[in-house]
Amino acid sequence: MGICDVIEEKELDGVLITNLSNLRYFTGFTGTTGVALALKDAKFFFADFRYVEQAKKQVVPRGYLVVGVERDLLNKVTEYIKDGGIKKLGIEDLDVSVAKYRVYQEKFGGVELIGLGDSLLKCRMVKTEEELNLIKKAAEIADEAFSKILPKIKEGVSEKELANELEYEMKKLGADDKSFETIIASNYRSAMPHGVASEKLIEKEGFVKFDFGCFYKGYASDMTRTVYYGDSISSKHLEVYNTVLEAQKLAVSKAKAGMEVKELDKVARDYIIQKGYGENFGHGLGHGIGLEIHEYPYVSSNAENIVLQENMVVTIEPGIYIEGFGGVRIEDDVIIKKDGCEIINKTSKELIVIK
Ligand SMILES: [Mn+2]
Repeated sequence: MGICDVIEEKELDGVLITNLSNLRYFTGFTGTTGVALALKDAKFFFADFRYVEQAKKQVVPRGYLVVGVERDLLNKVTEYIKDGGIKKLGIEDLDVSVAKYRVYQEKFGGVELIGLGDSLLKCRMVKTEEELNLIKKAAEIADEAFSKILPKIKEGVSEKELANELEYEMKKLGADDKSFETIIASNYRSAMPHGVASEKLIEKEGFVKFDFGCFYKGYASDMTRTVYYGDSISSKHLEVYNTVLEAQKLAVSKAKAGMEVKELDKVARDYIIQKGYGENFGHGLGHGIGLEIHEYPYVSSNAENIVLQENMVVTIEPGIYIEGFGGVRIEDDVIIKKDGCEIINKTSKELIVIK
């Protein structure tokens, strides 16, 4: 869905796009300062001196006219809103601070400001072929970097050192940056679902959980693998690992267009509950990825009922976390297809034991 569809559906005269990810999605602009005003019959992009040249290259092909502004972008935007005779303007209320909202009210005068809620985010759920290719590349980089890190898991190396190496490998392979704070959680720390890499040293006989990803040309990948480091894995470690693995594979085997996100979450959750670990799986099954690491649709039991559609990209990442013992999560990024889904990550999910 394009911006004009939103204008029409919400019966607006225009939309003010301010969120950077939404700006990138709708206008192509990759800079950090800019505002777009999309009207029924014209689209404008307001850029300051630093970004005029870049904006011309990026947004003109997308049908936006660049308006160079010397000082306050909003004063110029106000002129265009008044000249355009705008009565109802959609704004990104999820993103606009109270202070900014007051400025809008003051500057735009009698214009009715309509909160767009998550409408723009929902436009980004179904990916184009081009977007899918960028996400695939981001996942490929993560896969390759991970294979380079496995031999570096050794006693006495800190989680942070491993995280630094992993991020460096991803950048060497062409990543723009990591897509979120790299999680490396070893032994008892693996029980923390979001245990960001710490000073803790890797030690034998425990899980090491890696949850990481990168941005490639703006698009994110996100993967989790849990390995065992040690010589004598316990039956409990095996049981926990295999339960998560089966739940993950089960959800992957069921994911397809037409399914409600809640239903997909339930597939993995029911399996984990049945194995007696329901209490230890305290987060949703997954989330969309794209220009942001977490975006619509959220795959969880309390998510609004969104139905999976072809070419949505979501993560499938069940986990079991036991305080004092450790935890396992296995995560793939998948492209939803008509009759199933395509796993983007190539790294094996079978338990890797490093001795
Ligand atoms: Mn994730």
